[in-house]
Amino acid sequence: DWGPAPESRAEADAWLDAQGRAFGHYIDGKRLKPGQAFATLNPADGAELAQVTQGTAADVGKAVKSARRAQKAWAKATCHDRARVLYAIARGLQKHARLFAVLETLDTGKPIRESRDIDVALAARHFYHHAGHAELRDEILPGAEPWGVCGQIVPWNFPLLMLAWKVAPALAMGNAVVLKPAEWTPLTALAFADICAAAGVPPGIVNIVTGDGATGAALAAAEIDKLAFTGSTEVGRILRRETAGRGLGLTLELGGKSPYLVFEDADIDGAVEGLVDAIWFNGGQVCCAGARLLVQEGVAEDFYARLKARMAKLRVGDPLDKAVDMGALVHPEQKARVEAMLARTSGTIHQGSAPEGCFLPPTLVTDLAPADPLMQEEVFGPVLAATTFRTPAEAVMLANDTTYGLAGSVWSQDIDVALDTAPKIDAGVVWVNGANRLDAAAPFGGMKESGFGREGGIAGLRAYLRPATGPATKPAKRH
Ligand code: TXE
Repeated sequence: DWGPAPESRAEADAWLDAQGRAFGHYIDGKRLKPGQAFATLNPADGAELAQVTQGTAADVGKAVKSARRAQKAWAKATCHDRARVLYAIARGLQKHARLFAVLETLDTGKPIRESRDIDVALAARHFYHHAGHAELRDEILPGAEPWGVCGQIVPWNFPLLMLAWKVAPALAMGNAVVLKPAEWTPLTALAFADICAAAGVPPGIVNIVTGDGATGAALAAAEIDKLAFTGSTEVGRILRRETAGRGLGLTLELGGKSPYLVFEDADIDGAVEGLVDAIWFNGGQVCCAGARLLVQEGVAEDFYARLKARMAKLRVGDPLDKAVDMGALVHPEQKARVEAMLARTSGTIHQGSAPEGCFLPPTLVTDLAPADPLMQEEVFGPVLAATTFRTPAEAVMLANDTTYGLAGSVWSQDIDVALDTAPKIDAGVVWVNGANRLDAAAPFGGMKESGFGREGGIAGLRAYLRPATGPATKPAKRH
């Protein structure tokens, strides 16, 4: 029973108390003593959850060294040995699903329904998927050569799921990792260390070093072989510069401003419900959020009316309440960023309701010019920017009028319209009559300023292998 709050918290509180609510890094299979620390908060009530250590360059160096030592044996282990460990991690996550879901909700403010049914469930699924592929590695990807030591930096919107997206393929392909969680949401990564220890991950293969951007920068500068980053485009640019010329592998999953196209022949109620998933899932703090609604003129009025009626019914509040649709934003700073962006728009703002504190109501902004900052900049909050189009060509033009290219959705009951439009959207993923559908077997990643590289599917495995040297070939003759 997931219970109503506060009973559902008991297990997570007991786990935090057992660690004295103060955490050191997890390096070489051991949880270290806490060092100079900072607090991680529950955004729903502002209470401190725990103290977490600010990682130094020396801490990062220690973790990289331990990973280097351990990786050699891990790469020589059989595919079956690695698969067994990944299966055990997947089972461990399922066994402790409630602890992880509640911890995630406490640390991020996301509704418990989401952490339970999406974050934790998909993280376990990711490890199962990669366990299977670990087993078959040498058959699917003959001559596979892991990079070695991978630095991995993850954001705060899906702390455990983004960890899974990074750690599972890296381990499956024979790498060791040093992962830095986001400073606002480090708890599930620290709890994940327990799962690794119990699953028989050899010491040094998974290291967790906590800290802020400075710790991330130290990790990028350390003697790693590959860096995988999910976060802002701004930091992505810095990391591309940092790793250029050092021969490091690099994958970047950055921001987005994904279009959500509704054609006049769409199932309107379906498209309204799809938008609830597209933009209010995790309070819009989703890189592939359907943040720009483009709706065909003839149905726009009707669509907005039905959307507003749906917005009025969305329940915003205590994230531990199973009936809540939208929880708290991750941090008061993020709330302030979103409010500052709303203050700059010249559009018309329509809002549902939300309680006081680190909460924002579902928000729709209409009457926007294409150049309005809300049509161009990533908000990373529950704000849907909307405009209309007349023809399919105009829809595609507006959809692509962005520096980003992560995802998109096309809604139409006419298969010709849908399949004609979808490939014209410059984005790594386009959903037809759906949104935010993620699966371990489907590669995910961006184009343009949304980054490069794929996570999931076979492409996601390749990202953790050095570029294939291929069979020896004679150099081409020069004339
Ligand atoms: O991201 P950062 P922030 C977008 C979103 C959001 C904005 C800012 O628009 O409002 O970015 O969020 C680490 N070297 N996205 O400031 O700073 C940092 O500690 C190395 C989109 O939180 O990019 C954290 O672990 N690492 C996004 C991670 O990078 C550095 C998810 C992400 O933080 C670093 C998050 C540095 N110089 C934000 N500076 C998505 N695509 O899902 C910071 N970090």
